[in-house]
Amino acid sequence: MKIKQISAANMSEALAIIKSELGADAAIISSEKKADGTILVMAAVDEDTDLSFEIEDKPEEVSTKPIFELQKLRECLDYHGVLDVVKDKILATARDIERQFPLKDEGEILTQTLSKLYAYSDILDMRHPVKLFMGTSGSGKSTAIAKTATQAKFQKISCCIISTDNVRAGANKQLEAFAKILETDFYFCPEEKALLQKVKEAKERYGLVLIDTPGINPFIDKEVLKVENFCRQIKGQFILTMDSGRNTIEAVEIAEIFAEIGAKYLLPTRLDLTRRIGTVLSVAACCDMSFCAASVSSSIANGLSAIDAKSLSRLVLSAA
Ligand SMILES: Nc1nc2c(ncn2[C@@H]2O[C@H](COP(=O)(O)OP(=O)(O)OP(=O)(O)O)[C@@H](O)[C@H]2O)c(=O)[nH]1
Ligand SMILES: [Mg+2]
Repeated sequence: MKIKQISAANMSEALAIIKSELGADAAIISSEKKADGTILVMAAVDEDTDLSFEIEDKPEEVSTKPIFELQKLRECLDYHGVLDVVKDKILATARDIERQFPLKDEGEILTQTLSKLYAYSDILDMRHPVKLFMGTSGSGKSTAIAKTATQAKFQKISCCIISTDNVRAGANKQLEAFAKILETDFYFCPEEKALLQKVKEAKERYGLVLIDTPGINPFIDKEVLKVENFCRQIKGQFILTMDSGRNTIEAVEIAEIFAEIGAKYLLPTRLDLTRRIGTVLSVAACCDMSFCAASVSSSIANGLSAIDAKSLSRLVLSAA
């Protein structure tokens, strides 16, 4: 409040001064006639302090939506042992999606996140009629091939298996036996240079050509070269089979070596034997690999399982 004392010859002069100095809203608080005939007037006016809230003055709205979902997702990713760099990427993307669609639940947000960050395809994607499986020894190559051949049979897709595995004689016998049961033609082609011709002939006869390669130790250059030489012969879909239960850092290092020789698709195996999928998520993200299927049992008859953002999201959140 602004208060002013005014001395004037008379009341009308005082009112004029008050109006000009304090404005029309000023109110007279007191007046007194002095001995000399002049008057002393006290007037006051409220200063322009508008205490009402305009829209823009309102304090920023604080969301009352609990932020526990993101924290919960972080805890789930920690449980699964996802590498930090991948975990940060998933959380940042989930946060962005949550901002865009604040009403969605965490399952939907994670599904959208994983569909943005990873690519998915079908094992019987016929844009790739030639599929070569590679991986470390015992990673599930032959089992995945037998399962793919089973699915092809159900879909009435003509299919053959070519084994290049001259390392383990027993392994070929086993795959050949599966092929026989499935009534799928089986060829053995241990010579790198012969593979191109073999695949060319097979493509003319079959809708699908599945190639098995020897299981290798990726830390031994000579062994990597063996599979690399087969890869160089042909064009096709190069699939890495990876045991989902492997140590994550080791698995990423191994996958990087296979990626260098052409693996672009990841087929996680033994998912039935692990509760944590940090290895699977980390390998695909670090090595830029697409998911093409997953193996969740040793039984050939069960076939491979399709893998997509929704199923991955469910597996991640099952840790909660
Ligand atoms: N529980 C389970 N066992 C699996 C799965 N996939 C493969 N196996 C088993 O793992 C073992 C190795 O599988 P293979 O398919 O022979 O592996 P590979 O990569 O061909 O092995 P090599 O040819 O020796 O390099 C076998 O006993 C399979 O039955 C799976 O998804 N779940
Ligand atoms: Mg094998």
